[in-house]
Amino acid sequence: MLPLDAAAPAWPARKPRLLLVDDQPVHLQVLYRTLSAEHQLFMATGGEQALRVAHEQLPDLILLDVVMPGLDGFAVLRALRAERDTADIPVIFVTAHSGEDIETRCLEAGAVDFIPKPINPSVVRARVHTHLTLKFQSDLLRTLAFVDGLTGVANRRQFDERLNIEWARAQRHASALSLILVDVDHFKAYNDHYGHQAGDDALRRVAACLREQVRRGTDLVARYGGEEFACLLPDTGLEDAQRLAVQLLEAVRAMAIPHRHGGSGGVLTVSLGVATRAGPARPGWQPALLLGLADAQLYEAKHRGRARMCA
Ligand code: GH3
Ligand code: MG
Ligand code: MG
Ligand code: MG
Repeated sequence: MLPLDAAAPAWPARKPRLLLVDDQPVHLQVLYRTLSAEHQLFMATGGEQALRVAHEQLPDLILLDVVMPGLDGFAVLRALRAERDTADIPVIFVTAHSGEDIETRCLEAGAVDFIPKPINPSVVRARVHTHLTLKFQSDLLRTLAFVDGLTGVANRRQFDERLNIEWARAQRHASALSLILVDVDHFKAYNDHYGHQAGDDALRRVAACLREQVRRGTDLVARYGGEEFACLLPDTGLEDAQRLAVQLLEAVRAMAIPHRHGGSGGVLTVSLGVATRAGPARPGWQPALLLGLADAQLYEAKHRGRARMCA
């Protein structure tokens, strides 16, 4: 048996999750015996059930029978690709129909590989291992590219991308889009007095606090720069954004992180700038406008003495 390289950095600590789909129980049994020791397995005996389980369990990899009554493998793959949560799950086709033709069709349909029946256990294990490694590597790359390493919230790249998308959407639908910029007060002094590591810890706690308060699935919390965060709030008008900003202000203060040199009651505080775009699109409007407006409000909050929100 192949040694699973679970120690490789891209592999998660948990068992990989596989969905096995075949209308014939005898084939499922063979796959189960082949893979159950090293994987967490989910099973489906038809296309509809496969889609349901895929959405519920979001497996790392799917082994999919081609010929099934009802939805066949090709239809299942198309349906998986059409939905956002399942679009990137790699699929290996498993089928008794052999020949170049069917193999080509499977790969052209978007499967990552093709395994012929009857099932050869060591071939199945080797290919599953290869495609799981690729999947976990691509997950890791995506995380490194889009998530801030210190705080775990979205990084600047993800923020810029989402701002452009949400801005275009808001212009198209004449909907509201709000932005809150959050800057930690007197943070240089915090580092100077408590040390850089304590500073890093404080940034992690502020990020977690923002994430806890900003709860809607479409909202985004990002680390915008060193000690500055941005909350992007689609379909949110100025009043709601202001209310949320006050909530953030209070939640950070309530953590009561000692900051004896911060000048705000001995605890770490933030200043916030809020801006909203609303109404029909206007020519020449750019996402930078929203950033500029929020930044001007943040500057105002600092100017007026920090530990406050301006909009
Ligand atoms: P203000 O209230 O005007 O915002 O003052 P400030 O001291 O927070 O602002 P300033 O821009 O002068 O300093 C920001 C500080 O944030 C300086 C920098 O060392 C610190 N900082 C930026 N990124 C990090 C980080 O990743 N970790 C730590 N520990 N500190 C950071
Ligand atoms: Mg079948
Ligand atoms: Mg700053
Ligand atoms: Mg600051």
